[in-house]
Amino acid sequence: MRIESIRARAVNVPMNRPLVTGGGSVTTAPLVLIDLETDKGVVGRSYIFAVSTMLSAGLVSMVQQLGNDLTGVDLRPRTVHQTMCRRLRLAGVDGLLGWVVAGIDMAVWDAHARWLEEPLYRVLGGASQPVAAYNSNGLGLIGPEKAGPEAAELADGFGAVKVRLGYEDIETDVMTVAAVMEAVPEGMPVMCDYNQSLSRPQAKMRFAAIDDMGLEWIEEPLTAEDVGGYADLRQWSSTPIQLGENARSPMDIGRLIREGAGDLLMPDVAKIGGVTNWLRAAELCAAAEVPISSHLFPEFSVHMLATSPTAHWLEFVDWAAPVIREPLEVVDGYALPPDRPGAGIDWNEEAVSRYLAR
Ligand code: SMN
Ligand code: MG
Repeated sequence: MRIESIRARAVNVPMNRPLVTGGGSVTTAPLVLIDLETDKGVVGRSYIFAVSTMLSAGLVSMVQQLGNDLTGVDLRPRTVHQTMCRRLRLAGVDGLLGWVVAGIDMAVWDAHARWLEEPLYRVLGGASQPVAAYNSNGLGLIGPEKAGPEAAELADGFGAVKVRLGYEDIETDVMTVAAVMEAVPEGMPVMCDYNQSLSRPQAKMRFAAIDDMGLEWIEEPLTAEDVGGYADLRQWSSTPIQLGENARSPMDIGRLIREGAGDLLMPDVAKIGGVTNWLRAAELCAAAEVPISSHLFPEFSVHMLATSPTAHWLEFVDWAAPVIREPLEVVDGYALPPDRPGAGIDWNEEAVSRYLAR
């Protein structure tokens, strides 16, 4: 089976709950939808989360250009990934170009699984395993008063919820965590995310205030690149430190493990370079016995986590759900990878045309 063409379209999908974090805001979900056509009539689908609408047009153009370059290439996921990386070596496969490679890699894996008429988790060698899911929709920096009611809504049907922190003052962080914990069912894990907003000294002061609150993890307190700072912070924090969503390659994950930068890791399938690279990172985590969670892209991540020996939590967001015909569901705190061939993504074309970015 060979790649015939690759098409990309940008959509701006309204979000149920806009997200304000300590590292920037997202008010609509700018997605780049990818359709990869093969000479056997099989179509592979994936999407890239463009984060900002100003990046959508550039990503669409890059996906189309790289797609043109792949016309006629034999569709074998690991080989296609290698081909893309080789052809782009001089440019360097990271940043936005890394997302482009990842988006195509995801569509290639989807097409491959559809061709085999198997769900993706099966092609990856896994079983139909429920994956614990936390609700990561909402709970941006909305303040402690609104956090309680919103957390109660978000907790419904989920195993945990995540709250963004990094308010002006430490007290507001503490009050917000307390309000969330008070509002969710007793004993439900609560994660928090600083989105890289603290300096090293600030992080030490914030940790002194929230370290004994019983959080499931504290995510990205420092700049993602500050590996040494993380290793140091981890020495005297009793709450597990989570990071890895900004890892640009499996080697980055290897480095975080080697340097002891985090207790938990959560690579992002787009930022790390696709399914191919996420699986490599998962193997490193398995070998080092580090729990691995996913970052965004729940539709693909659920398949990959179902096959990961140290699978921890699926991050659930519903941002792509409006343009997907059968969106991923979470029931009683768990997501089950769909049994349809591929990753399970087909477009709701009526919604796609409504949200098309022009
Ligand atoms: C996050 C990262 C990027 C976009 C939105 C939200 C956040 C998360 O760090 O982990 O959910
Ligand atoms: Mg995060």
